[in-house]
Amino acid sequence: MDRETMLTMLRDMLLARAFEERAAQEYTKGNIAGFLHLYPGEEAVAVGVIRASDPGDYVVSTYREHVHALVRGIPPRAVMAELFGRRDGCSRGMGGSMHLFDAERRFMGGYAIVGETYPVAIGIAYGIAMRELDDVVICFFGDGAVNQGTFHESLNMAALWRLPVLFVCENNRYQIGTEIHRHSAVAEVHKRACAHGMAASRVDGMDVLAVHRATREALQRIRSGGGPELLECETYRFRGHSMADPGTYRPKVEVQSFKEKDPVKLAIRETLPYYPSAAEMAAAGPDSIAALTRHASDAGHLDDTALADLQQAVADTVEDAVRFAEQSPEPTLDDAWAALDCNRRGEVLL
Ligand SMILES: Cc1ncc(C[n+]2csc(CCOP(=O)(O)OP(=O)(O)O)c2C)c(N)n1
Ligand SMILES: [Mg+2]
Repeated sequence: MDRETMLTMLRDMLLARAFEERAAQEYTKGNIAGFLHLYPGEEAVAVGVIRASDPGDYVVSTYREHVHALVRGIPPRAVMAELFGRRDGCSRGMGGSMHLFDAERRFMGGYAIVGETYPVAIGIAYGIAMRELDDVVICFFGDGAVNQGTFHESLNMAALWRLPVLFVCENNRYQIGTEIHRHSAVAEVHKRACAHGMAASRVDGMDVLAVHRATREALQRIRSGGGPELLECETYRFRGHSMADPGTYRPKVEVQSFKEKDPVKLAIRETLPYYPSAAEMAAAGPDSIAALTRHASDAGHLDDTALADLQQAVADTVEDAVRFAEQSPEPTLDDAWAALDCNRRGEVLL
């Protein structure tokens, strides 16, 4: 992986964590209303998948979608303002946390209904196939969404018509408080795709590099006409299901064991430079010392100062987004009418 992609993904993950933790604080202050589903712990999935996609690809996500929107390029200000229900939000303050949307960036929405993302995704993919375009639709869903009828209906149609869709399961092992083995007869989600003759694989969803690689390969196959695929990412959320859920149903030891695999910490470790010890250099033999030294400095992506700078930049971005959201006005009734009118005129999104 090239240095720039790796650093971009690290920045994405740091921003994602800082943004979501700040959203939690703003929620408790009363600045964000309704439900708020946060993403800490799962960052490697949205970041790895979306950074492996092309700007022309479409993204359809669930209600846990703030980070997907940020990685897709929706400005943090517009996402935070939407969470605050303000007019400068990406859905003009009328969607809120679960309904972020940006047609220009092909971010086709967060959806609050479990299992709603599949039919939306295959509808878009059908449009792409009819027009013989190269784009792919990335359809995110949770492990709890695989027992909805729409899952099998949509996978069947996608496979039958070889639609360009990458179905990405964010398997965080829980459907609110119900552990996967209590809600699914087949808990290995990727195995379900074989019922529709669809290629599927599973990846460590705490490892951003692995997610990125698996997605890139899958997208290449789909783009070259290989038909839809399913990618199961095994991940974990560190917080409760939503801000209304203290998450007490999960054993402490389970939460702790996943926190030790924190994807953000893993990503930082990946990018910190590794300098071989004198003994390792000596063991490499005299001819290799120069090569090894050069390799070590080439791979020295980041030192402690650069990392601190990156963290400060991210904190500043989040602070700026909150200030912006606070100052943005609330939407008016006229805004609501304008949005309705736009739908009546038959808005063309694709
Ligand atoms: C059709 C439908 N049924 C029930 C709900 C209530 N509900 C909201 S989130 C959720 C759990 C979904 O879990 P999962 O798909 O694993 O996603 P996660 O929250 O873990 O990201 C449920 C049952 C809903 N929103 N829609
Ligand atoms: Mg889940």
